[in-house]
Amino acid sequence: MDCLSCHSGEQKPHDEVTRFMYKQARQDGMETIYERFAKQQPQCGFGTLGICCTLCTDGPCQITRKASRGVCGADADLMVARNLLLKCAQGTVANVYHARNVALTLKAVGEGKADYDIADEAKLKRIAGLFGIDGKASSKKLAYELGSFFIQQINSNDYEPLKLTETLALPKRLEVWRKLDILPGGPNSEAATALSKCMTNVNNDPVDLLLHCLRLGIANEYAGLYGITSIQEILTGTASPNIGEVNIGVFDPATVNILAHGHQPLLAIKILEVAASKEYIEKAKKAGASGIKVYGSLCEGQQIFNIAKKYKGVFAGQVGNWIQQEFILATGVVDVMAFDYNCVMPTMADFAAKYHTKMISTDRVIRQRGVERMEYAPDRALVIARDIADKAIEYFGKRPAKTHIPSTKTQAMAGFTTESVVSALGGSVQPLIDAIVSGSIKGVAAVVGCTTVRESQSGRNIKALSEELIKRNILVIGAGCCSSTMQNSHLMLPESAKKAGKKLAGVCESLGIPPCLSYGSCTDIGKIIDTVVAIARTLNVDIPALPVIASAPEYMEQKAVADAFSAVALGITLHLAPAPPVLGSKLVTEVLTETVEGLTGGKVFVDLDPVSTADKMEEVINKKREAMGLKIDKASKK
Ligand code: XCC
Repeated sequence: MDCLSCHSGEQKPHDEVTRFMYKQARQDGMETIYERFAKQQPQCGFGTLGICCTLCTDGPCQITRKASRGVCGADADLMVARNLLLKCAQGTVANVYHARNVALTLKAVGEGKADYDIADEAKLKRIAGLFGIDGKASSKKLAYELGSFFIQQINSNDYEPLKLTETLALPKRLEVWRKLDILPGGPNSEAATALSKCMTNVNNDPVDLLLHCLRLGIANEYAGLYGITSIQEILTGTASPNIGEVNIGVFDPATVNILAHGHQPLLAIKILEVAASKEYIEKAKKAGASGIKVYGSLCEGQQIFNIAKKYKGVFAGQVGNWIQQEFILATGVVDVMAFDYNCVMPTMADFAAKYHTKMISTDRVIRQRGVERMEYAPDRALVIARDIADKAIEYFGKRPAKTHIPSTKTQAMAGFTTESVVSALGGSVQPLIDAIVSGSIKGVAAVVGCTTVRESQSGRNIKALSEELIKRNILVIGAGCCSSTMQNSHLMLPESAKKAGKKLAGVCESLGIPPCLSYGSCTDIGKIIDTVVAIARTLNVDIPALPVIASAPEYMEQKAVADAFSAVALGITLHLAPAPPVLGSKLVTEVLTETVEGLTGGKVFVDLDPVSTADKMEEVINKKREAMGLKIDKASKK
């Protein structure tokens, strides 16, 4: 195959607020993600198709019309499968790294060595009980035991099946995974084995490499995503619905402003407590500000937004998604950007220098050249939070003469999770099941993951697809930067029910909820699975039987690859855009889009157009409804 010249075209932010900030940054002479993307065109077609191998010094090799194999003999199928497994392993360990961090904090709480308490004791007891930890023990003992249990699971060997999976998965799923021999052991060990398989000339079986992706997907779900959300909710409180401000217009020019950016919210919670204290409000006032506020961006913001009821008056909004980060600093009113892991563009330090922001990295794996580090540790959280707040007060006095805050204010509702959905429904998932059975809700679509500037998407695909789905009476659940984009696009307020099909609108209006529900961060995808499993258990069916589907309409990085394999392993049909780098292999493309459905019940399809994507998603949902003997209402659009 020849190198394809691919996907140029004008790339601009899709929403008015971000466009305003984009223009501002350009006027100030800043190069942004849009210019960098344009300069990269045309991008390498071999990489796009996954048929480039850089593993050894006889390479780099590409598959071309004249060369069907690399120097070592690897063909297109092997190169593509190996490249994919490498990404999947990286994504899995990235989620698991986050899970291990929160488990270490939970354990430290149990040892009395952390600046945190248990926020949700009932959840701690319930989850400890699931794994046979004595629920009658004190909270501290439970925290220690449960934290230790997660750490043990994360570090266990790949030849010992994970207790997490065996305890939490539906029995029918376990059967499927056992038959395929993909029941995973410890995720880090599984990832290490995957890396060994990806060495030059070690494992030359693309199908085995793809099955390993599924193993990692399962480990990612239970040791990664489940670990993150369950432990975080024990430590920070369980999500509950609330309405708050979103997008770059949230900033208050009169206050000292701290931005918490990344994916791990534990330190941000401490910063919120410090910022809300009389001591720091007074300090901020002395510096000439009217107070001190904390904002969140990316998935960190989503997680704070989920529990924002506790931080009224100090948490002042969810600012934006991955693409928006440079434009957020271009306001000139972010005094400190405290960032952890991950999704911090390497150009952020340039923007910080231009617009006065003090950047502080707070996780040990993060580095930005020339940027100060204050590394989180459970017993240093308070000290670091105070230092961060002090720096913010200092930098308030260094703001540029001209600042630029977009005048548009946008609101959204966040805070959904299995518990809050069940409570909105009056105590069980039955009303949701009844609504699905009657056809008031045709099905449920998880629209999750990142944003990308590729193919002019920039949030456009997320917005257009979500609008299409709700018109068809399909309830949308958002997570990650998809949630942020839906929030910015006015799709996550109860009033947006009017944009939905009549039947879904009726359900939303009666419950006072939006047709697109935010479950939070991309790491909260595990909570969506939790809700789906609750429905499946109630109906005593396996996941593939349910009228449930998923989409990552602007998928971007490696954690999304791991999450994609979680979905496929769980038996969910998953839409992806842009196409993953697999099209250079007929075999891999066929396995992912067809064959795997016969194994797990899940599969992948790619479509770049939101309307035809929605058509296909609706078709899948209708087929599942039909198989369950449920009514199909094909003409349900408004
Ligand atoms: Fe957003 Fe977290 Fe980053 Fe993706 S990684 S771009 S923050 S969704 Ni999952």
